[in-house]
Amino acid sequence: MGLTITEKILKEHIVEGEMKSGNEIGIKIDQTLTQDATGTMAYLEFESMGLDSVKTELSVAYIDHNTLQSGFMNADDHQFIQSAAAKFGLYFSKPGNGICHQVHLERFSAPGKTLIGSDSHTPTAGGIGMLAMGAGGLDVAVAMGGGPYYITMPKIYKVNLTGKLSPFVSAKDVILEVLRIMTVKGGVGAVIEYGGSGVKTLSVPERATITNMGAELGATTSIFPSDEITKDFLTAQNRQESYRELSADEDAVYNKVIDVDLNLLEPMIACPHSPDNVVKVSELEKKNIDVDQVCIGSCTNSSIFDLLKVAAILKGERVSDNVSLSISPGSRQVLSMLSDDGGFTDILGAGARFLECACGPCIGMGFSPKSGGVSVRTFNRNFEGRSGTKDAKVYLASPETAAAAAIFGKIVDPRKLPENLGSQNTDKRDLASEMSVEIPNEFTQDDHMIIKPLPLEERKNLETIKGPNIKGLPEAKLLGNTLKSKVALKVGDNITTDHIMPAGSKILPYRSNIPHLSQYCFEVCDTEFAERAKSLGDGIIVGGANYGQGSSREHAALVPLYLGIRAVITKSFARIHRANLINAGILPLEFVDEKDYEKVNMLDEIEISNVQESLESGCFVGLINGRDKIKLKCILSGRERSIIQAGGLLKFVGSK
Ligand code: MIC
Ligand code: SF4
Repeated sequence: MGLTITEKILKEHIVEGEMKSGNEIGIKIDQTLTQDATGTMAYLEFESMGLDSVKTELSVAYIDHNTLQSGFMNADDHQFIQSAAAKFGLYFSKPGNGICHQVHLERFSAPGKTLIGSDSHTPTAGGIGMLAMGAGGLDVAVAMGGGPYYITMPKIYKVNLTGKLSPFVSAKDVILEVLRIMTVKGGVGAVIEYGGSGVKTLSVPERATITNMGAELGATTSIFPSDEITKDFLTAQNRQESYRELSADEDAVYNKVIDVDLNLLEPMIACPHSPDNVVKVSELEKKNIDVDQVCIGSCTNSSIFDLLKVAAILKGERVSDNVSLSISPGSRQVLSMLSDDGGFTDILGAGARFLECACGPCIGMGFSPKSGGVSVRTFNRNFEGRSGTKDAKVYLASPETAAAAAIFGKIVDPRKLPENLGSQNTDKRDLASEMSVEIPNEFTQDDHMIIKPLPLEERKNLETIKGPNIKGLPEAKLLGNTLKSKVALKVGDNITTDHIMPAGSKILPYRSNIPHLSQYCFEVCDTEFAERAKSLGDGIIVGGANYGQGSSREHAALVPLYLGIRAVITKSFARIHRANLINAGILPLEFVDEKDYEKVNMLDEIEISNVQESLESGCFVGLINGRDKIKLKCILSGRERSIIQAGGLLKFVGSK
């Protein structure tokens, strides 16, 4: 039987377990990446393991999330991460050099290799044929130390692409269409492999847009084959030695196949407040929606490919008087090429506001919309409140749709651009041909903002530097044989880690300060949660399906741990968050019968006895207020059980 791309890479990297769907497997990790909002914790955790060096082929620490630096906090984190990178032998990408996923794709990615990153959009590198996964900081720390990364052997779904995209329809529309079909839960437990004759019509940055937003499907990762197009991209980055051909065998077997005909695809848009709330732009246009702001950038759509198309649309045009347009280029390479090409001047001339090469508005670091404002963004997440404005309405769309919204001040189908442009100050243009952007033969390469690791000898006496914003890690409590706690919070389905531990400019600077961060936990759902959890001492959270989707931030587990949460009971968990809970020593329980979710209310007392025995069998019984019995389950692998029993992954690793 033939193999899929995923199976081929896993086969080369497996160090533990058997590659049978549903089994836990341990894989060797070739590369790691961190960003600063999760990196501080990851390096504190790595430091506490007592190793003198990273053991991977390559590890990179990026600074891209927290770059506002209002106050000393971000700068303290940057300094700590830089000092940790210097001491432990990592590459360090300075603030301003770009968004981790964009820079990694350009300068470090390699087909056939494994990568984990403390950021859920690490699968961006799947666009070049890497098996790249998002993980919690602690899992990244363990991988940096040479330990395997554990996943459940995924199912493998194929998205079969045929045809070719029409003008003004782009890669973003492909992934929005896949999200429409599969929903934010559709990829859980699976790797999404792209194949079919349509693949060869897509450039590497377009493929990376698609794999990037596969994170929103809940998928373990997404991956494209590595072919001549990949080779040309790597050659243009002067990294041809990283190329290897990689494709699925003809007779590879998939658990599911989804067909997407690129010829038939239209511009798509995700409506508030979920990335799978997708409709055709041509349909939404009928609602005549006024737009207040447009943001172009983020790790999904900030490549030179995206920005040159935006520049072609905006050339000689004006941004609507009622719209504020921001552009955040994905990297310094993108920005310098945009400027050399003249696209920078075209965009600036239209009236855009250039922001730095960083995550920026995507993570609520500035540029929040006005009260109740409508924002069209080329980003990947539109969860409620993430923009920094609680009642803002955020739509996710392609750079083409975003540029059209910026010019017309309304959500309009970008395919209408050619007939309507030129009205402002230029003659009618042949826009479709101006927009056929080719990947250049050579990308501008200037890596001096990436500091290279020193040989071990030269870094032996270096120390990490910890400013006052860097606080210690919370410690997990050991589980006894009885767990008796009150329900500190009950929430519904699809709770994201942005609900659990919000980001944004006010809070993000405290990612290395768990006590300070804790007062904002679940702020979007219930402003009294943090106080209540603290006063209860020990607590339980009850949630619905797909609990913990979205970001990889382990803070969504570490902060509840700090607030005394001992267990979370849900209908189901998102992959990375479940792993983060286990790593923090918090028990992730699921209702055996989903209807029992209704039986539990806020402040009910839940008593679970025989915890230790139940950990072995996976079957737990909870008693609500001493009366109603509910059946709960927690199927742990042997390794996961030992982590819970040890009081979290750090203690488990320490004991080894
Ligand atoms: C995000 O897009 O939500 C983030 C910020 O990049 C997160 C990481 C974090 O919370 O630091 C992610 O996606 O993992
Ligand atoms: Fe940064 Fe946004 Fe990408 Fe997260 S999704 S890595 S915040 S650009």
